[in-house]
Amino acid sequence: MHPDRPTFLGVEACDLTSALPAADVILFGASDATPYVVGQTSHAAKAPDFIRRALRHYESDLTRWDFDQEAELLTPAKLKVLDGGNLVTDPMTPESNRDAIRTTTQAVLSAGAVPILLGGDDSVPIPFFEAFRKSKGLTILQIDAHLDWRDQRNGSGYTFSSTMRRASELPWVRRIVQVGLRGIGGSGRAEFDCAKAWGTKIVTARDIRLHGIASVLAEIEDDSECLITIDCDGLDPSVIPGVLIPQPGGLSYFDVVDLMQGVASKCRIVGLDVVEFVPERDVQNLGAIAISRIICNGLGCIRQRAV
Ligand SMILES: [Mn+2]
Repeated sequence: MHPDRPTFLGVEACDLTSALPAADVILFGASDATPYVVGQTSHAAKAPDFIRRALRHYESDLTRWDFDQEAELLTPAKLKVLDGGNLVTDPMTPESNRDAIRTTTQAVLSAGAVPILLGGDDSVPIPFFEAFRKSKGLTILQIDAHLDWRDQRNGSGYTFSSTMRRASELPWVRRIVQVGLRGIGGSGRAEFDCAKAWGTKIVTARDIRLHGIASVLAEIEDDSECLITIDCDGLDPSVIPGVLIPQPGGLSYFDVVDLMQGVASKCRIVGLDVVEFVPERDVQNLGAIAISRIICNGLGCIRQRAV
């Protein structure tokens, strides 16, 4: 660990390779899990560091007022947040990448902290979900333009096309709510039928446009444990331009913030990941800033339950 490495909002750094200190939240990054093209690093590999640095101008004073949270940007006395830096990953070793993500997430949970994971592409959440095996019944709320229910792609069941299919196979995953679907992805009728047969709740981007987020919140059980997984293409490209294939008609920034706050008012947010941000395709850092602000709101939601 480099003591001087940048951290999210300048919070205290921690070392993921030794025993983790007590904290409310531990954030860390993973550039690669299972490459879509064997041996090739992810298009989102540089995302964790760009997201981390997007709000560096505020680090000198975290008590600035955040109108979205109706609170200070971050109050370390009320919520202890640590940044563990990035896991060492290698596109040549998908299995050990997955092991590292799963093991580190389990260590964060064992330390009593809520893990926040920055990908990487949408293969990164698969081992993240696997780490929640002690959950009494996990709800996964996914924000994504795509279904991600392919059984296999390019000879692997662990790439970004299979994320929610693998989630559905975990015995501790009780409920899946998928929000923001639109446009064209890798899934066809067979995958859609499979998702419906499992019982996943699908709320398309158009549903959100017509009816708002209330229909999503109605699908979240009171007092449950909810993991929020955000693929950046779930938001509109005007909010996060830096994605692999921009799809028109996505969720707004406040759709996502209000969704998180609505979830936090009903149940406990036990984990958050943000994946598929491609900094090289971002415009004026818009996407990096939006993602960082979404994470700030996520921290506020977690604090709300911690106190
Ligand atoms: Mn996805």
